[in-house]
Amino acid sequence: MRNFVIAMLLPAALFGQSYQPSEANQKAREWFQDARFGMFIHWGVYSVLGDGEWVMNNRKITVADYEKLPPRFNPTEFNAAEWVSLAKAAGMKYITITSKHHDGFAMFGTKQNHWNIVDATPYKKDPIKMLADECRRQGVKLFFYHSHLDWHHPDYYPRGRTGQASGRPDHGDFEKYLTFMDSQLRELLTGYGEIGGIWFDGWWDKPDANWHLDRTYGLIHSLQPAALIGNNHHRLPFPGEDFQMFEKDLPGKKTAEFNATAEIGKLPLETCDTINNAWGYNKDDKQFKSTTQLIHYLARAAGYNGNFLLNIGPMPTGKIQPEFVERLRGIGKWLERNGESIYGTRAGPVAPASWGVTTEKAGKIYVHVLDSPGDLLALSKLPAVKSAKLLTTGAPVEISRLKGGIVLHLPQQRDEADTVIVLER
Ligand code: FHN
Repeated sequence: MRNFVIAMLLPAALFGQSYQPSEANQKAREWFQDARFGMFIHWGVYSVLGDGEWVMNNRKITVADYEKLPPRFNPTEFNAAEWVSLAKAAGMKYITITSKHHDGFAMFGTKQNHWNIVDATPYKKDPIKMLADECRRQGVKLFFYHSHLDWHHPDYYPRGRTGQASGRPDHGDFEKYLTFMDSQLRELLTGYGEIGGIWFDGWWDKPDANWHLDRTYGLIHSLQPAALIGNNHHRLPFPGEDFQMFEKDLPGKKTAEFNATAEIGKLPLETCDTINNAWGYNKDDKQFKSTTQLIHYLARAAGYNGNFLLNIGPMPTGKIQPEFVERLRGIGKWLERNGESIYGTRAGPVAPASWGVTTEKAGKIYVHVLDSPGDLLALSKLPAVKSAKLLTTGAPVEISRLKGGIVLHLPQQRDEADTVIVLER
């Protein structure tokens, strides 16, 4: 009986109760929260079909047929410097790119199998290597999105909620799959220099499986203690994780069905979304959010104390479509003049509201007026405020004082995207 109890307690003890983030990891978490804005990149052989990253599952394409795609993938116009420069022009501080998505195809030169861009395509080069070198050159951190879920690997068995039509044999060894996955992660954490972290996704395909996350997380933190681990499982963070992401929702919001179970934990927060509705390149998806909508998303994410990871799905040529470039440059323009109210801030003292949000940093409160119909804005539960001025021009903003709060007399002249008023304390 005593041995059984010990056996039961062991995983919990082993599993992360013992995970004490290193000092370097704590520092990286601060950096991450100060960064506030990143570029998400979903890129893979699926882009050849121009129908998003789920095309294999959605069109019930078998592994045999899907393996006809890589010979057609030759992104000769891929230019790492162009991509990183665009991220910087947008005001983004880090990039999170798909090293492997659900189709199992590695966008880097893995030695674990031939299902990768170097061995299976006429391109024969490693874009992740080029991007890692360029990010280091331009001072941008690089994270890898790595899928737990795999529609290609025969040992991803028993199958999960998806990938049923892949035509793989009805047997396999999940332990062998996890060893394969850890081996690829070891390659990514030893062959590409210092990495910002790993963005896992796909755990939800087999939520009851033993993914041995303690082993995988332990491997990552042993190779790069400062690497930040996040897992898009839509649950409260699991031990061993360093940040928590929300997809298609502001932290804690539940408009997306898979966020029904997602509660906010104590870790740094990030929310990710698309510019149109597709993560991977989709040639027919013209549902582009406007630059103003995207600036609102960035500001609201900061008002909810979270980062904004904005996605692009590059084309099979390696080029980024103009609708994405235009909007990213537009956000960058706004940040050139208003970045102080986003970078290095934390959620402000006034709760997010329909009119906008507040952020805070070093004795300053930034009021982000996003949708305020009127000329007066009442703010309650505010610490003593000495003065108010427009961030971009420094022009004073009139304040009326109320018990426990103030009323701002909003300027006629407004920034259509986000008018930021700085309150000095
Ligand atoms: O299935 C993935 C999807 O392809 C994409 O990667 C997004 C990005 O957060 N996450 C999953 C859907 O929840």
